[in-house]
Amino acid sequence: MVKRPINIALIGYQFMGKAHSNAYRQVTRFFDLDVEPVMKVLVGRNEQKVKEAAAKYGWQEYATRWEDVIARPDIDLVDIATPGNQHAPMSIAALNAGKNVLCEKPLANTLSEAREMITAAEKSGRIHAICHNYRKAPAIALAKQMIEQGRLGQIYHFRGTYLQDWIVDPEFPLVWRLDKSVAGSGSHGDLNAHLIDTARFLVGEISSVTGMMETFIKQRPILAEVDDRLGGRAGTEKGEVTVDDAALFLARFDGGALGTFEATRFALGRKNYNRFEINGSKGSLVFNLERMNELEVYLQDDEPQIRGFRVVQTTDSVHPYAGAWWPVAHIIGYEHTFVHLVKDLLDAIAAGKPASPSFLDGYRNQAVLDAAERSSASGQWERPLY
Ligand code: SOE
Repeated sequence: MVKRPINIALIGYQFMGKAHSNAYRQVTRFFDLDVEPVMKVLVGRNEQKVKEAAAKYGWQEYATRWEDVIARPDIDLVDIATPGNQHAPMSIAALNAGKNVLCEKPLANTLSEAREMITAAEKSGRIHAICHNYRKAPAIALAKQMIEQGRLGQIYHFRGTYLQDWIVDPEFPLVWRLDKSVAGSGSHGDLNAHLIDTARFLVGEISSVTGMMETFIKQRPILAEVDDRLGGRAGTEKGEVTVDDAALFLARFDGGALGTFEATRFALGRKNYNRFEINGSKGSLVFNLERMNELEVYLQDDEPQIRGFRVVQTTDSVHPYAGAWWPVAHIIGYEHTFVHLVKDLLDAIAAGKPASPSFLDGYRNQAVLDAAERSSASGQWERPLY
């Protein structure tokens, strides 16, 4: 049977562009879909670089003007893998042009932009999704199933930390992620946004927060030349760091649970330590991205003599997404979460049903980010302005 083609335009070819390209390339090789994703056009401003990236990642065409690509009638899905300052204009234009949209996280750089985006998304009637890929790790998807089955009972605590150490060196240059006008915020929007998504997914909505943010290194060498990782070569002049290096907050959930959130790029030795612990009346769960195939599970109903945390390898065919990959315990990695995300998005497009996570998740996430930022300035508890 010939499947309906879904022609994709991807904007951005660096870190996230590479991850999304890989996901579209792999998805039909491991999952059976009802539609056929077509890697139509890769978009970027630098013609030589976007041309090379398109050839390397397997795109049929390349283009340098996103406005022209969004206007093309043959494009069905626009995927935005750019820094945050481009998310609102690109998403809104794509939705208004009747395209389905996938946007990188955080949804926007400000809550008012996010509000315009959710309004455009709802008005469009198209499928919209945000790239909170960690929900799609089998261990986190299993945690969701267990919580929905009531196996943890009433949830009391969400304890989230997202720790990295890649900018501890004061000579690390001023990359775009350290520029508020481009990135919106620092560790807060980059890392807390992931924790907030996980917390909302597993525990529920957040009703109030109190937080603090700090920039430890206030000036850094300007960037002389960008690399294809997260950094680049430092120049000699210095410039201002305009985002937070660390952002911490406490939260109350609608359901009564208490949450702690800690995001920092200054935790030496912690590379991509996206860890959470959830404690409920009947058990606890622990996840750590650095050991992402495992879910630690503690169940109070276990026999007392052998009660304790067990480590579940979430790689069996009974685990979410895992059956599509390898025999049990032949582990998967970071890039697979993006494959799962685009699989779910393409299924949603095929069925004409809402995607998850959607722009609404992105918007609610942004409201929590915004409340924590306001609280850091006011020193008060603040409510997300949903
Ligand atoms: C860099 O801080 C980064 O790559 C983030 O941008 C991602 O969203 C996160 O998944 C890992 O760290």
